[in-house]
Amino acid sequence: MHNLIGRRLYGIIDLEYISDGQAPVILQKLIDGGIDVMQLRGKNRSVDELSALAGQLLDQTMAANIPFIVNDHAAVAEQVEVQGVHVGQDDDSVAQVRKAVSRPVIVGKSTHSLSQAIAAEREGADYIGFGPLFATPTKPDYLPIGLNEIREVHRQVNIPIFCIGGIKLDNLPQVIAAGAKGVVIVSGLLQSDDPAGYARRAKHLLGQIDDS
Ligand code: TZP
Ligand code: MG
Repeated sequence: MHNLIGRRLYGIIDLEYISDGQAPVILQKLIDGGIDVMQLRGKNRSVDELSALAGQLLDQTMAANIPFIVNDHAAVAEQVEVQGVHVGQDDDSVAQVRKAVSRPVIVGKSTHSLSQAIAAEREGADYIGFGPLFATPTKPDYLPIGLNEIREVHRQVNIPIFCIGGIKLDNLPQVIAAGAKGVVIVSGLLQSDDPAGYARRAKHLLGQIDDS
């Protein structure tokens, strides 16, 4: 099974931003730009719709050796051999996901505070999202948590942490300076005229992180 250690740039094919038809093309651009992890997120889509698209995209991520994670639905991972499932605070628990999928998968969890991050590690998550750092139209109902707890969450949590929420190339240096080791970028990548170049520039900045 993949683990996410050392992977720094996490992208999401969010079907609020792009169509199913655009997904393979944009995914390939993100792969060409060096994306390290990919997720499929389609908030208003059925399990069958998501499974069909995930099955199509999986060939590309497998060829690139990139873990492919589906948002919200363990049932998709039962239909398609994706590498992981990502759940939020109000979704299935990590244990429920592991029980629902009949093979080992990566399970990630969204967290919005230091205490939720600590709880997610205790619950057995393989990685966490931590945010939203900044206000973002991709997740409009959440209060931004800012940058202040990034260093502390890295001190207290020992699974990979991907900071998320309103991260763009122009604030990425600030996010890295605050202690981030990995990030999720959604709209920044998907709305770029040049997703490969955008990913490449983000990877370049993330490559300067000192892990010591
Ligand atoms: N969870 C916390 S913020 C967020 C999610 C899914 C959205 C991140 O998207 P963007 O467009 O990079 O702000
Ligand atoms: Mg969810």
